[in-house]
Amino acid sequence: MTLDFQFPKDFWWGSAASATQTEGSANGKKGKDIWDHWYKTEPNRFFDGVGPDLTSDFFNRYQEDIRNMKAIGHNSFRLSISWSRLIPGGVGEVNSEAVTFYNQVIDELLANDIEPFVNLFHFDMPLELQTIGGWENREVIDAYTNYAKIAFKLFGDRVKKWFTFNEPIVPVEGGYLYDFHYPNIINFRKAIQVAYHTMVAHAKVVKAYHEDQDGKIGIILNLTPSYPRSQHPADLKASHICDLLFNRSFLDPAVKGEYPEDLIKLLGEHDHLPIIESGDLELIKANKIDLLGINYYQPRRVKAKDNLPNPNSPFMPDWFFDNYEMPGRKMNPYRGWEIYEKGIYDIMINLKENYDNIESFISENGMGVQDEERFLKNGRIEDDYRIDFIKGHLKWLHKAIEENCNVRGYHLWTFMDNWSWMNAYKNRYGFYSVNIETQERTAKKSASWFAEVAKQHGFND
Ligand code: BGP
Repeated sequence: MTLDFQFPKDFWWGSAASATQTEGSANGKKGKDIWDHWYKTEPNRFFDGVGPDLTSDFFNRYQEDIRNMKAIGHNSFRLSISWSRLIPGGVGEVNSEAVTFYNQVIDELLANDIEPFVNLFHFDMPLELQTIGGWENREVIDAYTNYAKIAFKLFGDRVKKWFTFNEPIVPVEGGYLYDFHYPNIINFRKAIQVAYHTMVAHAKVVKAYHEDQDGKIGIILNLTPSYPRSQHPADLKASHICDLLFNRSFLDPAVKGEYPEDLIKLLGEHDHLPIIESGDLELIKANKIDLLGINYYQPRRVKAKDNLPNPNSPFMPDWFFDNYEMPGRKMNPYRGWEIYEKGIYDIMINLKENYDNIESFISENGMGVQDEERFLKNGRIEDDYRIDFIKGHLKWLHKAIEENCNVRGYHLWTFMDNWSWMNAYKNRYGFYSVNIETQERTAKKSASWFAEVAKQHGFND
C-alpha cells in the first residue's frame, strides 16, 4: 500500500536541540558563555525571569530522553556541543567531564540506532572570548578552529555529520543590530565584520575537517524567502536586497564559495565592506560544504520604504526596505510568525536551480505555542495544530522531492519543550512536554503521530 505522501526509505526523521537550551548550564563543570553572563546581569530581559541554569536538565536525563526519541521513531537527532563546557574559557584545557558526557550521549544515541548530527556553535560564545570582542576579533577564529579540531578528534570516529554553525546570522542580528542577544551592540559595520569573520571561521573548520575526517560537514542556515509585496520594481529591489543581506550573505559563500556580486556592490556603495585579509577569499572559495541544513519557520515579506530613513538614526539594513504585513496571512499568534508552508518548497526549488541541488535537509521547522496545558485531555496535550503544521510543511517537501530536489530529511524543532533564549519557556515546541517544576516528560499527540510517520516513511492526508 502506498501512502498519499510517501518519503524515501532512507529519509532522516528526527528533531533538533541545542546545548544551552537543554543541558542546564549549572549542571556539571562548565565555563560561562554569553547567556550565563547576560542572564546574571539583566535577568529582566528573559521571559518570566527564567535563565539557562537548569533548562530541561538533559545533562542528567539524556538516557531517558534518548529512549523517548527511540520510542517515537527517530533515526537521527541534532545536538550541539557547548564550547564553554568542552573547553571552559574557550581556549586551553579540555574538560574531561564534558568529554565523558558527550561520549555517553553519542554512544547512547548510536546504541538506539539514532544517528547523531553534531553542531559546534549554537549562539553560545564563551564569555571570555566575547570579552575580547567575540567574532569581531580574529583570535576567536583561531580559538574556534582549535576547538573544532579537538571535537573532531574526540568524537569524529562515531559522529559522521557535523555542522559548523546554527543560524550564524542570528547572533549578528541579535547581538549587533536588533538587541536580542548579548553584547547588545547596534552597529551595522560591526555586524558585517562579525558575519564575515564567522564565514572565515566556518571555512577554516570545513578545511580542517576535510583534511582529517571522513564524514560530512555542513552549516545550518535559516533561509527565509524574501517575498516582495508586488512586482513593482521598487518592491522587487527591496526583496532582492533582503535576500542578499539575510540569506545569500551566508548561503553563497558556504555553497558556492563566493559572495554575491550585488552584495559586494551594495556594501561598497555604502562604504561598509568588511576588512578582508589576504588569503581569506581563497580559503572560502576552496572549502565548500557537503551538506546544508535549512531552518525554516516563516517567510519574510517586504516592500519598498514608505518613508525615507531618519538620517540621524543608526544606519541599518532596514534603510533598504519595510516589512510588509500581507493581508490575510496565516499567523502563529503566540510567536508572532507567519505560517507559510509553501516557503519550504520555494527554498528547495531555489537550491535545485541555483545551488547545484546541494544535498540538504530540514534541520528545524516547528511551532511554538503558549500555555499548551489548555489542550490537555486525559493527561496528554492534544496538539493537533502542531500536527497540521508539520503535515502542511511535509506536503510541500514531498512535492519538492517529486521534483527531484535533493532533500534528505526533516527534523522538528524540537524534541522536548526547552528553554528558548529571551523567550525562556513562553512558547513550547516539543514532541514531549516538560513540566519545568518536576522535569517530567510526557508525549504530546504529535509525538504519536510522528512515530507513525517515521515508521511508515510517510502519511495519508
Ligand atoms: C531557531 C533557533 C533555535 C530555537 C528556534 C525557535 O532560530 O535555532 O535555537 O530557539 O529558533 O525560536 P524561539 O526559541 O525564538 O521561539
